[in-house]
Amino acid sequence: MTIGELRHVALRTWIEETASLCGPADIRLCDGSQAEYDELCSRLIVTGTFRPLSRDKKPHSFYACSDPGDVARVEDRTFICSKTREAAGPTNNWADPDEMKRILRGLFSGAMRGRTMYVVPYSMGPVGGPLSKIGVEITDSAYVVANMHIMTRVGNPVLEALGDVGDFVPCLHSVGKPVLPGQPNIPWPCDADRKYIVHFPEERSIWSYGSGYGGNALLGKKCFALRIATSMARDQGWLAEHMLILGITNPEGRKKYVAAAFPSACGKTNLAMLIPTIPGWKVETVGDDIAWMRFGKDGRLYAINPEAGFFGVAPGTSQSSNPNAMASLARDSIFTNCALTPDGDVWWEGIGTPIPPGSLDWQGAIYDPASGKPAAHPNARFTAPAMACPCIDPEWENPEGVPISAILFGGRRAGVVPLVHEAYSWPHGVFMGSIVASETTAAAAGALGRLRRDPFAMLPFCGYNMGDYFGHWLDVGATPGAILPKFFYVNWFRKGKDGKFLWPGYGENSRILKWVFERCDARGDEGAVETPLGLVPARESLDVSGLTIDAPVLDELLSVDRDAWLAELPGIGEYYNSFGEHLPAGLRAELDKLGERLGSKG
Ligand code: O2Y
Ligand code: MN
Repeated sequence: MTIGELRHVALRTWIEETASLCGPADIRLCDGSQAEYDELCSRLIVTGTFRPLSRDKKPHSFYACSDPGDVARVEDRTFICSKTREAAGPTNNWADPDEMKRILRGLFSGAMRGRTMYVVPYSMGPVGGPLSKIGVEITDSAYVVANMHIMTRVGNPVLEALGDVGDFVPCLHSVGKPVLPGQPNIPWPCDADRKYIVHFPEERSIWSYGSGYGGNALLGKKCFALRIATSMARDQGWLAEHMLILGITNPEGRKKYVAAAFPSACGKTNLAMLIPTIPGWKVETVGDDIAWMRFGKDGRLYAINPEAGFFGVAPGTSQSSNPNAMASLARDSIFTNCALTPDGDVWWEGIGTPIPPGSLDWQGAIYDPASGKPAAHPNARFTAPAMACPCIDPEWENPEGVPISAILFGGRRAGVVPLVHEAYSWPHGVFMGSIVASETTAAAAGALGRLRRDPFAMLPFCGYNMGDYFGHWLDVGATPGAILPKFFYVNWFRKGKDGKFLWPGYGENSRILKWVFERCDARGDEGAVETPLGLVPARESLDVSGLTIDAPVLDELLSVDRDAWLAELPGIGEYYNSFGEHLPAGLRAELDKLGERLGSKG
């Protein structure tokens, strides 16, 4: 189909206006076919962006190195341009929408000269599904189009679902590097010093300039499925969340679905694809990053994974840490900023084998192990199709979603937070989500071990005032007739006095999932013990059979340190004050109740 043949007038007009602003050499409406994907990859080989990997090692897969100035999401260049600063709230970078449009029009003017302008219709969620939504990304990056092919559903079926008048989110992207006459194209074009990742939540549009990388450029992911979708969800009574979704089946064959929010560097993809160590239990993956949830007719909360692929962190992924991820990326994948071995495979730190001599690092130079630098960038990524995952859930593409029984929050805390605790109520669970925090790791910017609040793991992803977002969660829990999931908070990262982790983690986390599963069916506090923080497992109800763990260690893992929690309260109070009048009274009340349960004097 050509642009002129498009029956959707608003879409056609937007494409024509964008073309006249950006001045591309040609326009291509993407059909989503395999032939199109193959042609894009061939083009990317010609420009030096892609190197094909060995057919024997990673069939039909490609290796890309980014510009060193374009390696990750850029939170300080990410803007929420709502009409007022207050609507964006204290956790977002706000800019005036008219002023920002003026800047962006200047940047986008002529930005696509000498390039192809790709028009990519895509669906977040199964095409035509009741929980799914459509976006159209216009981009001058073939690398972005190839990644969108894996991460979303693209092309003709989406246009058909859109029809003549359907709603779509316009997503405009340019790498900001026109190809001027006589100039060669370069492997990773970008405008590294002038990036703008901009969201207009009221008009529901996205403009992204200057970066070709990940969450900055694959606009269906963080920009649409989280920042714009949170604002849609607030207005339409649903939830757009930074959560994995997994299914867990017990030895009797009964299954429950769990959604879980973790800040980065807490092993979210590993949990989504966990292989249980307890006999007879099974975990299957619905999604590893994003959940869209709404109540079904039966009153239960149903979730879909709006994505179709994994954009996973490569370093640390190995046959022992996550064999399911390794199988997912075994073919038909794109690798960005990994190391390249002489036999045409990819390599990264933590893959479990030594780097072969003569490998290239993520910038394409021969790797020198004596340099002390990593061969792969710490944010190196694989883009892999979800359906290649051996533990993909049979219901992962059910357009109606899967019913959620439990919602987990987690963070990385060396002390203070027990291995697992359960909320007493929905408002208490929202309180737990609002105070999610993680200690920074070496991979993150800033001081090591500093506590960073990351409410609902949504700090960089909520498209409106975070205080109002907490209020929306409270409102959702008050939906008449709702059968609400239970909330839990987990911490696999508690350390002993010797600085060593007290809990083995990985597959052993299935023991916590088992307790969560059983608590979802339990009456009252069966299998649990009340503490000021919430319900923790009764010792005999946490299955540690076959695990070598001393009773005092288990006691420490499940203990609630009253003094440490009393010391946390003022910090939570101050953090709450930062939301001003937007902080719901219900959350302040939960903080007061926690203080009372801890026996605080005030
Ligand atoms: O650095 C990027 O652009 C990727 S960020 C990302 C990718 C996949 C899943 N989650 C994230 C994240 O930052 O939460
Ligand atoms: Mn994420």
